[in-house]
Amino acid sequence: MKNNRMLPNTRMIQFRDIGDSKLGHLTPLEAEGDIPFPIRRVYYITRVPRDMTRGFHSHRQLEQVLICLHGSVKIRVKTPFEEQVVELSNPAEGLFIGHMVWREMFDFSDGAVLMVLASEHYSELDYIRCYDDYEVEAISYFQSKIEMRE
Ligand code: T46
Repeated sequence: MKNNRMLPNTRMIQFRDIGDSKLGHLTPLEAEGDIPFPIRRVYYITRVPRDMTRGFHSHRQLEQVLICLHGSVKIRVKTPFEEQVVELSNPAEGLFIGHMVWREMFDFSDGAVLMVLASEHYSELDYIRCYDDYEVEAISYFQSKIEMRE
């Protein structure tokens, strides 16, 4: 990942990449070590047509790490104040997305496999899928975070 400064509640995580082009590569992931939470759920997104964008939501409590195991995909992460696009193409790195960050996944390459490790079981109640509702909640969430830092 080439970005220097990441959005609040997001960060890149570098995993171990054991091996080389001769041996092949192995990446171990340990919960509460490499992954900053106990993993409660794993899902993966596959066979997404090139022109499809997924996501368009935020989570209140869920934390996730997105890892592109094969191919590449772009992730737009967004708060009401700023946004950033991260390209995932290395299985030895993950994008952590914490509370109240809007996300959109697009530009899936052919055969791309996006694996997601999640801190909670699936709950539709944790989703904010309407951007207008998100904006209202997220403005006060991120403003109070900024005030706490000041
Ligand atoms: C996220 C991004 C990165 C389930 O039944 N169980 C699950 O664990 C998940 C993740 C989804 N679903 C159902 C809910 C919907 O009926 O699968 C359907 C598609 O889910 P959604 O439209 O939310 O999928 P994406 O690709 O837009 O978003 C997913 C995750 O839902 C979301 O938490 O952050 O991937």
